[in-house]
Amino acid sequence: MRDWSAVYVNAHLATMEGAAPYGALRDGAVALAGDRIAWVGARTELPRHGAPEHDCRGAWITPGLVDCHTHLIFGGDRAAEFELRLKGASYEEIARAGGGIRSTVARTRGATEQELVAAALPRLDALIADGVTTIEIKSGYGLDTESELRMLRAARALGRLRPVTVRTTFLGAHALPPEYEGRQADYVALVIDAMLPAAAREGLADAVDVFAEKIAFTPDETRRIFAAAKALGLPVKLHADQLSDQGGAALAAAAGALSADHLEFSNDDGIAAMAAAGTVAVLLPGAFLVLRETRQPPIAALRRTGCRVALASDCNPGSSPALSLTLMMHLGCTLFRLTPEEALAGVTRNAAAALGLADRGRLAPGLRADLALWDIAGPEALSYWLGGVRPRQVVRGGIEVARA
Ligand code: DI6
Ligand code: FE
Repeated sequence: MRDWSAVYVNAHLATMEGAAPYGALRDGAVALAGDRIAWVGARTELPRHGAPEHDCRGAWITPGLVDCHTHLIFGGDRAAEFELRLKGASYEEIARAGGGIRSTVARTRGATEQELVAAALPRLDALIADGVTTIEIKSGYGLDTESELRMLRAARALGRLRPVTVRTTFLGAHALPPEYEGRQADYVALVIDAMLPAAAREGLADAVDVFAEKIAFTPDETRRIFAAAKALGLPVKLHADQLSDQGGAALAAAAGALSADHLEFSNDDGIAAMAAAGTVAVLLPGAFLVLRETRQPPIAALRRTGCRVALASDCNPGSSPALSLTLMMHLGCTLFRLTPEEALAGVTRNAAAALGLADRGRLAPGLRADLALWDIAGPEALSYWLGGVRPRQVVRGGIEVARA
């Protein structure tokens, strides 16, 4: 008899692996042993076992969703600025009046770790309610050593307070803080010599990210920060080619980055390099929508080269105040013409790859038992609705953590 802890039967499985669309297996069964998936297959082939059987009553089971790019932690918000922008104020005018990203930096610096956690919890809960079991959270609104570390500590605290795996990313090179105006080289030196080593020493960073853009950091600065990250044994990611073609896709590929994110202005050679390097393309339709971008990420090149594509919320107070990953699936389809299958792969298998996590994102023996059960007729329904499709039940690490 198998040493299983639970078996889910009377379910359809979107395993997200194999040749069939969605890796679909109708009338399947999933067996768990502790925090791992032990067996996946057709119910008719389920071996004899003594574990309790859960009747899923025809639900679809997907891997727990992975939101692989968020700036979930920040002080305040920018709702008032959103209203001003709609009344015609330009981004520059708002920035000159002390708004924009710098206002978030000021509010974040002024908040305690507890206040940052309390502000982020409702946002985290909204994403968890969508079936998210793994989330990446970046720093990048502190922009001084103490405030960046405080953001990362708050991110770690969130992972202890809620049933979700938190992966932290150090993004000290997100923007130039006001006190370094005109001294960008000094700030990059601070990132490399002080902030990054401190984050690594405290075990607060699982990865390192840079915003490479005309209004942020140059390709050369990016390469130096990446080299420092690698010397500390940390994988890298890149905010690449969001507003202009900075050669970010190729730079990320050359660095062996886990992912390059945004990519609206990336050229086809950069995408080919990413595909060859195994760098995941993370598309962020929330930011595309809110900034009313018109330049599409190079979807055709991504498909042609077989580059893996993920979708994420980019939850942040400026360009993507997004609180639903299934809404991002819909936007990925509507704005970027992804298929619903690509969208689901983008928040499961490929999102896990964008975080360097080989132990999740698919339903397969040996992987983590992170599952979401949905009362839907087929997996395309997850992309069809504009958010609001909520899992009936979520299992994380083999433990039932939520039931609608
Ligand atoms: N790209 C973005 O769209 C956000 N950060 C980034 O690197 C904007 C962040 C903000 O406006 O607060
Ligand atoms: Fe971002």
